[in-house]
Amino acid sequence: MFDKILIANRGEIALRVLRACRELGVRTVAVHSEPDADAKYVKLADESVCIGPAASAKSYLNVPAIISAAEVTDAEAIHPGYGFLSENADFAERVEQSGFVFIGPRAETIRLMGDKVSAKAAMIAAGVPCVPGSDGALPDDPKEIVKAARAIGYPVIIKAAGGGGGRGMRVVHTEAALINAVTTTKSEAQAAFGNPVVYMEKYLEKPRHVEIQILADEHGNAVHLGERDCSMQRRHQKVIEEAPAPGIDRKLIAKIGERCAEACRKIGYRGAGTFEFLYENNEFYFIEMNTRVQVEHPVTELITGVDIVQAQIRIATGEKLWLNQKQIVISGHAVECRLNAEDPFKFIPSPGRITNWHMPGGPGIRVDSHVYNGYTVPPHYDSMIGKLIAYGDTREQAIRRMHIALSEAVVDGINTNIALHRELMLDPKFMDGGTSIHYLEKRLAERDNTAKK
Ligand code: MV4
Repeated sequence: MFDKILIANRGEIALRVLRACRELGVRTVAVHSEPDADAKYVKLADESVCIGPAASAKSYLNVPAIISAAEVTDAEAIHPGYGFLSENADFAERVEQSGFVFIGPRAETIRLMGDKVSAKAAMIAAGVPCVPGSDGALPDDPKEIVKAARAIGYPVIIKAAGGGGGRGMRVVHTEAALINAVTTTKSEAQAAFGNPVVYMEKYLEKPRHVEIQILADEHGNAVHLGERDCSMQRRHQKVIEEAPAPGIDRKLIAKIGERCAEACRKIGYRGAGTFEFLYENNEFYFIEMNTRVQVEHPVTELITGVDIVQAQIRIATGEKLWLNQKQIVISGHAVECRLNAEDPFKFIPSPGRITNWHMPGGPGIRVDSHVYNGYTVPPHYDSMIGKLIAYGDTREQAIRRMHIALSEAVVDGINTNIALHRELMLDPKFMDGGTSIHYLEKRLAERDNTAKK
């Protein structure tokens, strides 16, 4: 096991990684920006290093400062958490070239998955079902583009190879709008990602977002930990996640999960990873792979009993996977609500001092948060202040426990989305399970209209 790990992140995930390190007997180095100096996890860490001012570009994205911090503290490995540098192949490469272990896949794998065209090609080659679309990048010839769209059938979606997570996409309903849409998406992609390459897919109108969690070691072993349903989202930000995904045939999950694990073996994947799928009409269609630990990993931890962050660390030491597929048993149901410092109706960020922070507890309740009484939510970063996760024997029990937990939670001094979560836990369509990726935004629009009347 490593002696010391540097945690190259902030907030709840920094604390989550710190706890995993503690349990493994690994010493920790927290790096932080100036406004994060007083954070609880910074004080809990064995050592801490200030890596720059508030702006992420000068601190949490400051590669030389992070590498220097690892050098001066004599850390052996760097855990990137999620966001920031977690899926930056150049960072992973610099970490390894400087003699540290990057806790994540090889830089080459991050690069392969970062380019959505090469990621999709790799998955097709590995037998993972994908959304029907152009074979790789769209050509320049307008006639060829029209031909591709006719073959796929309208509506189609144009996506940037350098995009992902909802950035750089455009839906096209008619041939008349096609070439313009491709041209615009290409120039936006060039401006945003420095890469004008785009590809085309059949646009699925009402899918669910279902993703498969995998673990793979560097010795060619891989398992899947089942799926999560992340369809409850607003503007590509997930709001509620759950596992298992309600109403999906377990045999189909097992089949797709095994395809994902096999793809990991084929490409030499290392670490934890997530295969993102759209699910519609009982079919899975791969869209993207995430090469980091995800915000919503706790719901999988609760239904499998596997500590995903500890698994990432153990795999990074070179350990052989200690679990085979048969040993991974899914039991019960888990729901996660992301707590954001924001207006529950208008969604504008609400940073500031938390004057009273009281979190729920009791059977099946987990709180992952770095916040404490008197903590000030800085305005410089993402508005997530923590996650409430509820476990139950059944989905109904998990939702009830979540509703009770949300009712107990007190966060004073700032606005939060707790009231929205309470409403959603009582929403009949959510309670039925299986709502599409468009459900929440539609429901919020109706809620706005009702409020106006
Ligand atoms: C799609 C799609 C429909 N059809 N691809 C958005 C995020 C990015 N990961 C891919 N996205 C989508 N790709 C095809 N062929 C609809 C979306 C999409 C979406 C996907 C997952 C979660 C939320 C979403 C919200 C809007 C659109």
